[in-house]
Amino acid sequence: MFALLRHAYKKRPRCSAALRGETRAVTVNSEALRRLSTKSFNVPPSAEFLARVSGICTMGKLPFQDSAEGLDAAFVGVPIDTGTSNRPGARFGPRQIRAESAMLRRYNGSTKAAPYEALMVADIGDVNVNVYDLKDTCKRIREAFSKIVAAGCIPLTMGGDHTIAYPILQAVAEKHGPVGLVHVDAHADTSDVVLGEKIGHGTPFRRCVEEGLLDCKRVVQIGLRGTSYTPDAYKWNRERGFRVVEADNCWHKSLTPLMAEVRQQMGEGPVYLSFDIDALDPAFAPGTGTPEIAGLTPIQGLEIIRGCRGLNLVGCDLVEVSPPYDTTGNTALLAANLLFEMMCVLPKMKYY
Ligand SMILES: [Mn+2]
Repeated sequence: MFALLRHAYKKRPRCSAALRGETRAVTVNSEALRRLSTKSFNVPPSAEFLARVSGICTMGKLPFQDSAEGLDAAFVGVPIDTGTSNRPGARFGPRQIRAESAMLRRYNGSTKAAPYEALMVADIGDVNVNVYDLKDTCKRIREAFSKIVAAGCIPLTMGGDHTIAYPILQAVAEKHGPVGLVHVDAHADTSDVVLGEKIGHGTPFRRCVEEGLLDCKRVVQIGLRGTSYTPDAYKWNRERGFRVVEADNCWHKSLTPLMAEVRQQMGEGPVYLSFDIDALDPAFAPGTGTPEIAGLTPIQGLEIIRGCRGLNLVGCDLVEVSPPYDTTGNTALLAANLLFEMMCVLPKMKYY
């Protein structure tokens, strides 16, 4: 069995004929093709030759490797829910997203993106978090992501609750300087102190602003909604220079025109994309910790991510999937597809 798996995960040459020929063709002369190719990329096995339910459970059935060395982008899990304020369970997010990602194929049929012909991508496993100590976990996340970005690799992160965006952005800004932020969420996540604590899933972007990690004129928050403790819940954000696009300004319309404006706002500088699954309506994504009614649709989620094409993306995350609250797995299936779409808009992507 291991011989089969090694074969199925074998790096393929950058050769469209070999890709079209699938496994059987590659076995014939893979070494010869590799010698002819200047660069090769990881390509997940096709379900035509390796059953979806077979193999090791990695994101998108990509190979696993234990560091970001040599990668253009990496899927990485951060399995915590220590920062959640209501329903827990997001610590199980990365595992269920990986399980549901077995449905992902190689190409984006809609946008014609060919991620495995443009980027070297792998699953690098999970950050070794401390589920008993959120501050220690933040330190571990920052250290792990410092290594990822130092390797020149773009992290595609599977949460975990939204607390993780703070130490990730510490690591990202350490390399790139203050970044633009496309933040898709039902909540602003800019609370100051909750129950006396500065660190939690409602405070990450407040901490980021305080530490100068964000280029505040290049921050957009999309999908915000729900009841609040003050009449103008997003005043602090707008005063910082953020653009706030509340959910009711997204209802009944395509977000493609909005994203043209967002690309103008972001310009050429580095941008981080942070996508909280609760931005989407709980009818589509019930498996999450703090659901709010009347959210975005999956179609609007795709329009936002596809609208990030052309941006200088330096990192992306998909957070707050809580599998115990959606036993169908559909929330995680949605998350896996959104992460695939994020990969498909990274710089240097190839499109047919
Ligand atoms: Mn959030």
